[in-house]
Amino acid sequence: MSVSLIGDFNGDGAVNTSDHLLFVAAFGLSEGENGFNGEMDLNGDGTIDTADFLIFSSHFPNDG
Ligand SMILES: [Ca+2]
Ligand SMILES: [Ca+2]
Repeated sequence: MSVSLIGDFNGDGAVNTSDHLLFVAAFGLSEGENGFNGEMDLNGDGTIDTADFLIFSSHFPNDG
């Protein structure tokens, strides 16, 4: 198996609009809150926010 793509939150092998929608749904959540997904906390600071979105953007779109 290849390493999972950064930003491929639904694991379908591409970073696209589907992943963006998942990210938007979780945006603003912090660790421990309902719906928080550690995969989306791309910089690992415990909150899904603009800093993570900038990282996501740099990998979007990516067809794998
Ligand atoms: Ca995907
Ligand atoms: Ca973060």
